Amino acid sequence: PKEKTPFITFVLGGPGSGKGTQCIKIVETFGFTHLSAGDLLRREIASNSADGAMILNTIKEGKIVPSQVTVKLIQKEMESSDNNKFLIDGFPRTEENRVSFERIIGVEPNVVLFFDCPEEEMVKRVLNRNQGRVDDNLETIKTRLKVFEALSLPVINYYSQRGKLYTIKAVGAEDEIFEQVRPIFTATEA
Ligand code: UP5
Ligand code: MG
Repeated sequence: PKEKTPFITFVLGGPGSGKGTQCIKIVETFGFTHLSAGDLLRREIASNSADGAMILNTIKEGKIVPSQVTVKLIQKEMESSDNNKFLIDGFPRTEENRVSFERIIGVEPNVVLFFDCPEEEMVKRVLNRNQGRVDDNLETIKTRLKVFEALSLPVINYYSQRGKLYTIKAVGAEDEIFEQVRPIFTATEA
């Protein structure tokens, strides 16, 4: 059991917007624990867990895994960590994800980052990545972009209305993008 309430940052943005890349820099500079929801789900597939086949099919189609599955994976990681600063990358992707996290974990994020990137740039990056991800093909990317617009943008708007959203222009060099991110955490650290 943790004595301190966690400091939670949600890291949102479309496929290939640079969430994972920038999370590595935030971890190095500000000491967060990085929890990529996509990585946790891919780990479930690799470990042949009971939900593995369902998760694989969902990711292949570019659709969203049931909230309960994803939130449980995030919860397990948070509970087993000694850190109380978490970067939750690629989650929540739907209003249902958001509500489910609030209900199960019982806290709201302190900061929400939105990596705002043009679609053509995201498509280019994902197709160039070449790391064998089952969802990095043009057909799945089209669905990922549609799902992002229809289901994830409402979550981003929700946090904008709550005054928690920091929008980052996610084009240009990685280091230049991080210089937009840095002041957000310098300001909230005190
Ligand atoms: N790159 C990065 N920054 C760059 C820059 N400034 N200039 C040029 N290139 C840049 O970057 C993508 C690529 O671009 C890399 O090759 C990088 O070097 C380069 P990355 O940092 O990996 O971007 P990221 O936003 O993390 O892209 P990713 O593809 O991981 O985003 P997705 O949101 O699509 O993937 P995720 O792993 O989060 O989810 C995958 C699937 O899992 C979802 O589609 C969904 O099916 C499922 N899922 C759920 O169902 N629920 C969840 O809660 C989470 C995932
Ligand atoms: Mg990623």
